[in-house]
Amino acid sequence: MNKIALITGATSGIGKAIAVQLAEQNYNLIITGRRKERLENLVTEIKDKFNCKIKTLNFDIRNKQEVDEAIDSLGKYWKNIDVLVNNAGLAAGAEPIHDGLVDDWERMIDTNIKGLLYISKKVMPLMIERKTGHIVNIGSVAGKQVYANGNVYCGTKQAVDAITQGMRIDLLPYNIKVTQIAPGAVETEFSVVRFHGDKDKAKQVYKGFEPLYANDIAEAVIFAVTRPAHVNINDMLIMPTAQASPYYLERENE
Ligand code: NDP
Ligand code: 8X3
Repeated sequence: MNKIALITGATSGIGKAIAVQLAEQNYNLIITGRRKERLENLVTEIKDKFNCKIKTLNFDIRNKQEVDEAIDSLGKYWKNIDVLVNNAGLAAGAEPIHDGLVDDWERMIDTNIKGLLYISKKVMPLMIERKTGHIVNIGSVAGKQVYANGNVYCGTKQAVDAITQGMRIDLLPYNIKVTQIAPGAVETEFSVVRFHGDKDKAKQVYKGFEPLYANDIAEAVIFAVTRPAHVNINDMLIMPTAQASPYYLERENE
């Protein structure tokens, strides 16, 4: 029987690429996000290429009631989730901490930490009951190293790093694998969101070097979820070749 994967934040970037690559691997998919039309377009795009079942769940991951209702709405078949990819997330703003906007801080904390916890809280019991499952958390290099003006975003991704380790320990008796994939710079809508819609500013982030693409990260997820039953990939830190750390980036025109 085909496995089932639930991917949060599948309307764009890394989550969308993961959904497409998992479909290619014969997974049936539950794809989630706030932008309903994009979810529907992705269903068409995937069904054109692959023969898989797809369920869309349209909710804001910051809203616990919406998350609970979405998972509760799944029928018996779709509750057999084998892989949960906690990908939905964002950075909002890049200012020194004393100039940061409280609204930005709350969006990041509510999405990257609390949202990840809300959906995991609903899915983990389903995996525990079946004594099988794999949770893949999309962290970041920002969860490993703090950089100037990254303050609260780095804090949320360090939390993802810690929560991933905690999940791995506590879920050990239930045969549930837990993996963190931590990327460096990936060109998606991430920087447009971070700079509140300023596309020109976002473009500058990836200027003069070849960044990672969403598909590079999706390939890492595929590698992690296709290991044999006795193998767990704990953590992968993946950078563009031109980037050694948040501080060492080789740009062509510098
Ligand atoms: P995108 O902005 O392209 O995609 C973000 C996804 O998250 C969208 O599908 C969006 O869906 C979803 N999302 C955001 N807020 C919410 C919300 N409140 N409720 C539900 N879904 C939400 O960025 P990326 O693909 O780059 O980001 C994916 C993950 O990768 C994030 O966790 C990010 O922190 C992480 N990451 C990104 C890196 C990069 O350089 N791009 C590097 C390291 C980590 P919608 O808006 O439709 O709700
Ligand atoms: C995204 C990568 O370097 O902008 O998490 O924090 S970075």
